[in-house]
Amino acid sequence: MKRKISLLLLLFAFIFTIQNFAQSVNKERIPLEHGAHRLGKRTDAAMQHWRKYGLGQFIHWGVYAIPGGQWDGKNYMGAAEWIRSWSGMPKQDYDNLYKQFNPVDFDAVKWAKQAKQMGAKYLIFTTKHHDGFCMWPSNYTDYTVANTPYKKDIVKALVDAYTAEGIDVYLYFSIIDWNQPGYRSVVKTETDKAEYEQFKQFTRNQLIELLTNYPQVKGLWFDGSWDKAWIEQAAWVDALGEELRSIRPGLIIGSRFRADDTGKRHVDANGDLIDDYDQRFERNLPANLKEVGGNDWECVMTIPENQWGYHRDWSWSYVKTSDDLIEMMAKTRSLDGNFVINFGPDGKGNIRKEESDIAKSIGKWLSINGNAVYDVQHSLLEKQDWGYSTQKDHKIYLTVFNKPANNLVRVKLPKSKTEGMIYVIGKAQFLLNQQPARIKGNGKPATYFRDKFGNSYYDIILPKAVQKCTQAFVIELELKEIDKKDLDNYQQAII
Ligand code: JFZ
Repeated sequence: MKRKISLLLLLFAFIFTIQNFAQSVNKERIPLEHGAHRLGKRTDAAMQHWRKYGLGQFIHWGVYAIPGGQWDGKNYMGAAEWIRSWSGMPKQDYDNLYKQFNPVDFDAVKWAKQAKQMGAKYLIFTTKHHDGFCMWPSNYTDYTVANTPYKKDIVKALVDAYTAEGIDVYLYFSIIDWNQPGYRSVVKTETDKAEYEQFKQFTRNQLIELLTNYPQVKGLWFDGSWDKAWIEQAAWVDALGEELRSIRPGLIIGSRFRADDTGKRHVDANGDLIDDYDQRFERNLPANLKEVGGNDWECVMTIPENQWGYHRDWSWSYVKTSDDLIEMMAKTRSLDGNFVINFGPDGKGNIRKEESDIAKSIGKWLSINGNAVYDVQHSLLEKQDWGYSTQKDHKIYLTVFNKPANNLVRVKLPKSKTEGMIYVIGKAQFLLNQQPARIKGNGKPATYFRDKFGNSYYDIILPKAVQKCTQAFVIELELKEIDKKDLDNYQQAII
């Protein structure tokens, strides 16, 4: 009887396996001509460089900085760069604002130096937002900075100044263009179709113009690409992307540029990421590595809740502090993304005090703890309650954001390995303002601990100086490779 049952079970297991196999073979990929052109991450030098950035600066600047979210004594509660679309803003008035655009205080070198001081490794700058106003003297429209009292090319000034500081430049470009007669969100009639063809050519011309005018530019940051009219142009947009890449080999383009053949955006109908990195994490961080799906990604973040362009009044939403942003940056890095903080200069070209203060204080923090942020990847540790961890080769960086009230940082270690190389924690130190402070192993203030379930921990007791830290602090652990037979000499949990 027993034998019969086990034979039956075996048979069931066999059928189940066969069925599973058949299912996985049957799960056919949808054939796409304009889906992802590559599976997995880009491996070239340009993208490897992108991955090291850690922190970037976004700047939203255009004629919307003149009203600064207010018109006729009324406050626009939406994002300031969208004010033209508000019922309280006469379109005629908005479209004539450029005649007043004269940012006499604008100093590209000053902005670039401030970005450098903050620790930003790349800039994303709005060359043209949805309103269609061009911050460079485009040959394809009169609605540009060249026809303002200011006259000078702002994109050039910024590309040159940031490049000189060693900061890479990416150009934000909105496909939506409220100033172009051919622009449509949907194409319905034959007239629409003819006009939209003109608009497509205009868009292509401007993009080629930008890449030609500013050869230092490393990538294009697309926006306003969600209209039905644009999504339906998948094949044409795909070809345009290829053309732009051929003009600038290594060019980096995020997932917000084009849709696939079926109209899917960001990821195609097979679930594969379109283009070079995931642009969906806007003002929103993934919860874990699984959500990232093995792709490169970037999070762009506003300082108030949802203001990108300059708004005079920040009083009606929570305004993030430098500590909020440092935590987000640490989390982003622990999940293999880049973190980008947005600035919205005013109509005269000044960066507001709140933003300058944040730049200064993040820069100060990074000058001590930058090794935990730049050129790192997620670490081999699991997520821990006290904060986030990153890794570069044999160094693990623990960014302690939630300092435990008992001043004991308990680091849960991975399950001991029985195969392959074996590592122990060779050196551990706090990255502090003055000097890195060594943490002694074996006994206080660092000990190893194994709980009754067999989990291993590295316990670090915080010294007085660190207990007093009012900001996140970083502990650097250096792994040492040892011979398996020497393991008995180490009373330490292994990694
Ligand atoms: C867009 C713009 O409309 C906005 O003004 C700003 O420039 C921002 C960076 O990009 O806004 C978006 C675009 C996409 C999402 C949300 C806001 N999204 O995918 O969640």
